[in-house]
Amino acid sequence: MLRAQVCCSRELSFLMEAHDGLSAAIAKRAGFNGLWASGLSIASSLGYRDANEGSWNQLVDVVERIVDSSQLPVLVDGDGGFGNFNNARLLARKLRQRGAAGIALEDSCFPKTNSFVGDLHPLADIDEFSGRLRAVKDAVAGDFVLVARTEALIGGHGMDEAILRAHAYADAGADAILIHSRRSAADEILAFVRAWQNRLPVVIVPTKYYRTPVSAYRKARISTVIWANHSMRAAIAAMRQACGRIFAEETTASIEPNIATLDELFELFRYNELANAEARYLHSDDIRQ
Ligand code: SPV
Ligand code: MG
Repeated sequence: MLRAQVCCSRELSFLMEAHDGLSAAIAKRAGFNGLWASGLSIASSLGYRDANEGSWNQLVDVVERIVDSSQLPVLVDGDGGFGNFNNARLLARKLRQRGAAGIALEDSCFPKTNSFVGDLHPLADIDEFSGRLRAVKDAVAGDFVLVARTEALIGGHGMDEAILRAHAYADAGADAILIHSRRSAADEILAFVRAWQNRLPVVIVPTKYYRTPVSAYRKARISTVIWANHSMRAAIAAMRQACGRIFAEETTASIEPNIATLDELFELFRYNELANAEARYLHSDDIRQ
C-alpha cells in the first residue's frame, strides 16, 4: 500500500505527520491515506530534542500506537538507524513487526541533529551508509519500503554530492530517494529532480519552502510530499493558548468554544463501539454492577 503510494503511483501522494495515536486518528479523519511518523514531532511529544535523545524502542512503541489508531500505511522516520548497519536493520525489523509500512533512513551520523538546527551536519561515509541500506533491505525484504534520504544539501555539500549519493543509495537497493533542503524556495529541490531524471521516485519535505504550490511538484513528477511537523506545531500553538488563558483567567469558560468537545473526542475514538461491545459481551449482571 505504501509502496503503491510512494513508488508506483503516477499521482503525487501526500503523507501527513503523526506523533501519537491521537494525531494519527485526526490525520486519517481529515482524509490522508498515509502517514509520516516524524522523528522531530515524536521527540517533541515525548519532551525530547530531535537529537536521538529518545531511544529506538521508544520510537517503535509510538509507531505501534500510530499504526493501531489509524490503520493507515506509515512511513517511519528512522533517522540514521540509531547506529551502524546492525542497529538499522534491527530497527527496521521491529518497525515491520509493529505494522509500519516503511522506513526512511538518512545519511547522518549518530547522534543526529535536526536538519534545521545549526550548521553542523556531518554526512556518513557513502559506502558505510550504503551498507546500512543493504542490511535493511536484506532484513526486511518484501513489501516494506526503504526510503534513502540524503542530507547533502542540508550540510552544504552541493548538488553533485547529492546526486552522487542518490545514485549510490539506489545501487544499494533503496526504493525511493528523499531529498531535503533548508532553503525557503524550492529551487535546489527542483534542480535535484532535473538532474536525477527520476531514476527512483523522489520524496520531499517542503517545510521551509512551503510557499511553492504543489502544482510545481506535480509538474516535476515528484512522487511524495511529506507535511512533516504541522499537527505537532498546531498542537503547540493551541495548547499554549489554552494554558495561557486558563492560567490568566482562572476559568475555562472563555476557551470552551475554541476547544474540542468531549463528544468530539468520544466520536473520534468510537466510544459507541465499546458500548455496543459491552452490550454484546458483558454478562447483564456485570453491566448492572
Ligand atoms: C522529521 O519530521 O523529523 C524530519 C523532517 O525528519 S525534518 O524535521 O525537516 O528534518
Ligand atoms: Mg526527522
